[in-house]
Amino acid sequence: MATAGGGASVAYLGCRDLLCLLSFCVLLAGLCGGNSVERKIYIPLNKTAPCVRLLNATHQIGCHSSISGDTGVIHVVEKEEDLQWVLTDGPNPPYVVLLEGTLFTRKVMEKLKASTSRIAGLAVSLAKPSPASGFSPSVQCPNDGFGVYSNSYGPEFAHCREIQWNYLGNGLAYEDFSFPIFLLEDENETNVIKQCYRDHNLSQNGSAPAFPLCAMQLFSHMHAVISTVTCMRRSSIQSTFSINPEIVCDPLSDYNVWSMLKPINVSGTLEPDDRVVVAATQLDSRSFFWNVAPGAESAVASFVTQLAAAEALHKAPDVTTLPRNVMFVFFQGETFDYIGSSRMVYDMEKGKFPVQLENIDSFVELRQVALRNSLKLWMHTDPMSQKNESVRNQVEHLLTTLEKSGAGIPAIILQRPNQSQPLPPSSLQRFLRARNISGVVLADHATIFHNRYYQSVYDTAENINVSYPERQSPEEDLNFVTDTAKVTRLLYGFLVRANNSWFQSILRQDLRSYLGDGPLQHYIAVSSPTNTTYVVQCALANLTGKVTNLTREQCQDPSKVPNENKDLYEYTWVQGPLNSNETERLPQCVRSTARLARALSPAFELGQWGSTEYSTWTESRWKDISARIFLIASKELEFITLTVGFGVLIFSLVITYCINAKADVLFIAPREPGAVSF
Ligand SMILES: *[C@@H]1O[C@H](CO)[C@@H](O)[C@H](O)[C@H]1NC(C)=O
Ligand SMILES: *[C@@H]1O[C@H](CO)[C@@H](O)[C@H](O)[C@H]1NC(C)=O
Ligand SMILES: *[C@@H]1O[C@H](CO)[C@@H](O)[C@H](O)[C@H]1NC(C)=O
Ligand SMILES: *[C@@H]1O[C@H](CO)[C@@H](O)[C@H](O)[C@H]1NC(C)=O
Ligand SMILES: *[C@@H]1O[C@H](CO)[C@@H](O)[C@H](O)[C@H]1NC(C)=O
Ligand SMILES: *[C@@H]1O[C@H](CO)[C@@H](O)[C@H](O)[C@H]1NC(C)=O
Ligand SMILES: *[C@@H]1O[C@H](CO)[C@@H](O)[C@H](O)[C@H]1NC(C)=O
Ligand SMILES: *[C@@H]1O[C@H](CO)[C@@H](O)[C@H](O)[C@H]1NC(C)=O
Ligand SMILES: *[C@@H]1O[C@H](CO)[C@@H](O)[C@H](O)[C@H]1NC(C)=O
Ligand SMILES: *[C@@H]1O[C@H](CO)[C@@H](O)[C@H](O)[C@H]1NC(C)=O
Ligand SMILES: *[C@@H]1O[C@H](CO)[C@@H](O)[C@H](O)[C@H]1NC(C)=O
Ligand SMILES: CC(=O)N[C@H]1CO[C@H](CO)[C@@H](O)[C@@H]1O
Repeated sequence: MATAGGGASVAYLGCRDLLCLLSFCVLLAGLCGGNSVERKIYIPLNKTAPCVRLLNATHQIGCHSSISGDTGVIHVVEKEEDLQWVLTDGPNPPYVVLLEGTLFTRKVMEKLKASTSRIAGLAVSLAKPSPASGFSPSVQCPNDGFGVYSNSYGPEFAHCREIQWNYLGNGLAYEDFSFPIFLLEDENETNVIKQCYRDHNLSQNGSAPAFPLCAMQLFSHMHAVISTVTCMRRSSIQSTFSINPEIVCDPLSDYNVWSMLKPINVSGTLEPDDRVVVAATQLDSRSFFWNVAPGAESAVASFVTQLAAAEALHKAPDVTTLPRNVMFVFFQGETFDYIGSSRMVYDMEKGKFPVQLENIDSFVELRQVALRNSLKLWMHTDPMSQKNESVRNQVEHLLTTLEKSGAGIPAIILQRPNQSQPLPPSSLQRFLRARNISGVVLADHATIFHNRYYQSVYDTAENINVSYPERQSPEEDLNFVTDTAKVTRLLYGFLVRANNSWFQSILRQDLRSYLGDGPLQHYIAVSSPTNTTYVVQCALANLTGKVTNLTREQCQDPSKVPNENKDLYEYTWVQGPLNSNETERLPQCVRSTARLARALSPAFELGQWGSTEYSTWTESRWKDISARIFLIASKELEFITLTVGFGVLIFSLVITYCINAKADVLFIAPREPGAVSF
């Protein structure tokens, strides 16, 4: 162009106009045409959850795609025989398998893993109803190696030798997959994909389908590789030498929620002879997919029960006269090798927590309590620590106390399992690792878990038989008493609909968006505190705290108000309940002892990324996670398109060359008017 314009001014001007027109056209086409072409071709999938990569000291688990996403022709697999097409017969590999939820089993996954060259990815639909035979992607021996039993301490109990607690666990959530796997959360979207498949790709009578075919592209490229040791080292080297370090993985971390029955001074530590009973439970769960962790039985039922217990104790009339204080603690990240409890034990040992290990009188833990067949609740104890006579006597005392208090409640029968049986996976194990304390773990199972959906997407309200009559309004549901428990509002909020009037009234204004229309998810994650942590802290404050008449400013800094003390209490300015005509909220200041305590594994505090003592789980970072479907042309058609395109390119190059070479002939330079002489 520059050479063409190099002729004379008129030719140059003409050419410039042409250029303008041309670029204008291109721009117009780009604005109007280009986008709509893309929109017509790609249908984004809006309700999916990916499987992402997590790493520990030695391994990587989860899934990932190539950096530009993995694409394959869709094949719907509704029964096991359909796999044949994907694995051997189909002529158009690689395939993206749309797998029926009931087929998401170890057997099928092993087959798919064995032929990765023919598999581009996997989209799993939810089974409805939940698989009757049970489904747990967790391992049979959860948190193995991080509890109290090891080859040197109680070797007969180590590695779940005695009881495979989660005997249904197929371990899929702890495997490494080299292709992306997505969960399709919405039935209607699954139907859109199936329709596309039926219209285009369904093979009839075993013959190959005709092009164009319906394809799916899955993006879930993960930055971290190999192990936590590798990715943390890389991140730390980067941050020493670069102002803008590229971090590839983050430790899983959040906050534990804790409170005291009688307020204590959190700026100091308790006197050695102060006795505290610890009531503990866990806040988190997980599933195969990122941030899908309903955890109804594995977490919610127990922490809701503990919230209710905390409320009941606080409202008891003779609280101040009790000889022992009670500490309620909700541990985060227990799913990932006891992050929360190991951190609290570490802080107690280092004197960084107001309660010390020697202050602990006894320990009562709630684990999976909603699936009681009959009325029995089992009291699990540790046989190893009871070899010490004084500990055995304390445990015995604790059990009799519980049995006595349980006798007054007709709905519960407390029972002891076989005395020579080990503890199930529990936070108590982390405390026993540090000190011989007397403790008991309450659960609905005597041996193996009753929960058939442990740490899976199916551990939902239905799993623990929480259901609501159809066609009630959310407000009616909120106050509806279900058969499962009378702690209904809590169960409803955590399992069915977080965005309800009660949860809104107990939260700070800036946390409003933390309540979605669905149930809360209880995955620990890396950006904390998570929704669950905040909501549990606020619920605990509401149930055990007091509304004060402080103003907003006083609430934020109560140090100048007589009789108020930040050492003893936590003050929160919450949105408050709606006024009588339901138009405005009446914000108020709530005073409670509900606090947060860091739940980051000590391994990262100490920089021991290869630790076998503490949890080392990290989550890889990623840039883009998405899924979409579109029609693809055959390889032949693509080849033809490419060849034609190439031909056009060559042709235009030749033309340009010719024009260029003959420019002086084609664009005749007019002489300057003044220079014309006849
Ligand atoms: C996802 O949302 C986009 C935009 O709203 C819509 O065009 C598309 O059809 C949706 N995808 C599916 C599978 O419904
Ligand atoms: C890391 O996770 C893998 C997979 O679950 C497991 O086999 C391995 O023992 C774990 N490593 C450590 C140090 O815990
Ligand atoms: C699916 O589509 C039907 C009909 O359009 C609609 O009634 C239903 O609510 C949709 N379901 C979901 C989960 O969006
Ligand atoms: C498929 O096979 C059935 C019988 O086996 C036959 O009736 C039908 O016409 C065949 N369809 C095609 C497209 O070949
Ligand atoms: C709490 O302990 C700190 C440090 O020991 C002390 O300075 C403070 O006065 C105490 N507060 C109360 C209310 O006792
Ligand atoms: C038993 O435990 C108590 C307290 O934990 C300890 O003081 C005592 O030394 C232990 N006894 C034996 C025999 O180990
Ligand atoms: C208790 O467990 C031990 C060891 O597993 C076993 O030998 C014993 O028979 C069990 N006792 C009962 C009553 O089940
Ligand atoms: C958690 O909070 C975030 C905003 O902070 C919100 O976008 C998300 O929907 C919430 N999740 C759930 C399950 O409610
Ligand atoms: C708890 O929440 C209820 C409902 O919003 C409210 O009426 C009550 O005052 C709250 N109590 C405290 C102590 O925050
Ligand atoms: C709050 O109530 C107390 C007595 O209950 C009273 O002494 C105090 O002045 C009140 N404060 C405000 C800000 O109203
Ligand atoms: C609702 O109540 C507030 C104060 O309680 C009042 O200012 C407002 O006018 C009321 N609105 C209606 C529609 O009654
Ligand atoms: C084998 C077969 O049925 N292929 C189908 C693939 O999709 C095209 C387009 O809808 C159908 O015409 C073919 O019948």
